[in-house]
Amino acid sequence: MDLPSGRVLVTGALGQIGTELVEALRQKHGYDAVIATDIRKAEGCQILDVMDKNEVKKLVIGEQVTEIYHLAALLSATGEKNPKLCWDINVTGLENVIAAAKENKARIFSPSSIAVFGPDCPKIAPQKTPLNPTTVYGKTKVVGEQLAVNSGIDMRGLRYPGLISYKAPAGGGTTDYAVEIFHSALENGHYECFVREDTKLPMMYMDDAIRATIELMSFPVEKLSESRGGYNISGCSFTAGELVRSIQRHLPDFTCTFKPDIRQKYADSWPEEIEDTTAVNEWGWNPKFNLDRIVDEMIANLGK
Ligand code: NAD
Ligand code: AKB
Repeated sequence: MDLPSGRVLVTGALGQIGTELVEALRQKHGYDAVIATDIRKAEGCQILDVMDKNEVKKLVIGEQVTEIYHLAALLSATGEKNPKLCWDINVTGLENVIAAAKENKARIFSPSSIAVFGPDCPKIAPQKTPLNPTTVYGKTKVVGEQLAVNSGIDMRGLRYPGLISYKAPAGGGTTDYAVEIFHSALENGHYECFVREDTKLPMMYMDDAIRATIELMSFPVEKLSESRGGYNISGCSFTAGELVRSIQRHLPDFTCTFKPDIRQKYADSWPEEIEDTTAVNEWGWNPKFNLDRIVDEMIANLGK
């Protein structure tokens, strides 16, 4: 097995990404090498509030942690409802994790998001462009990217698109409609979507996101440029209407109505597509799932 020199810590491990990343890391490094933590309680996961600086430090030093996947955060929709809490968890929480990592020379994976882009970004977002997000969540992600390159440790991130998965629910984001829609389609045959039919956003299947995370962390830091704070990675882009039509290939009677709420505003401030040649050239990023393949997988797995 490919073991890091110490143990691996995952914060926010019970969330949409953590549920699958912990599984993948335990397969790679062995069950006991990976310490899953969250503010919530569950089997196989210990309690760790990333706001508790001393506890984070105690765990990192005490358990000889040398690699941290820092997933604890509030996402865009929840963050806009609680801007101060969003800033505290996403920025102060990250600062606490960096301080602990420094004590034990640990390296960090800290996710960024397409939410770093603002309305002035081109529809196809380049790697390098002014970052002027309108959401507090997006602002915290810009700070996270800056900390990644300025904190003096090996820290990397990916600007994940909206992630689509079936193992855990989506956690309070703007792109959650692209997950919820499958549950409603299978359970009720109908979904009321909170963005317009023509809303087009970058999305990615969780398998691609987990693979990207592990591939990026396997790459020598010397070979990565300053884009390591947050690499653009593209999966596929589609409108909410195109998603409905792809689902109807499996469920012809499925209907969807569109009733935009406040999350439409956040979606409208983000780009439609992602340009990812830096990730492709620097560490070989290559997505595998397009819209129809994502839909096939989601329907097959949720239908079981
Ligand atoms: P999620 O909301 O599903 O999970 C976050 C987890 O963090 C939850 O289990 C929650 O209990 C935990 N948490 C909250 N406050 C905490 C605290 N103070 N201490 C410890 N744990 C705490 O989020 P996710 O979708 O798994 O996202 C993980 C990371 O990836 C976040 O940084 C998010 O911004 C980023 N990201 C996610 C997506 C996506 O579509 N899922 C897209 C872009 C970026
Ligand atoms: C959200 O919608 O907040 C997340 C993200 C794209 O960062 N899914």
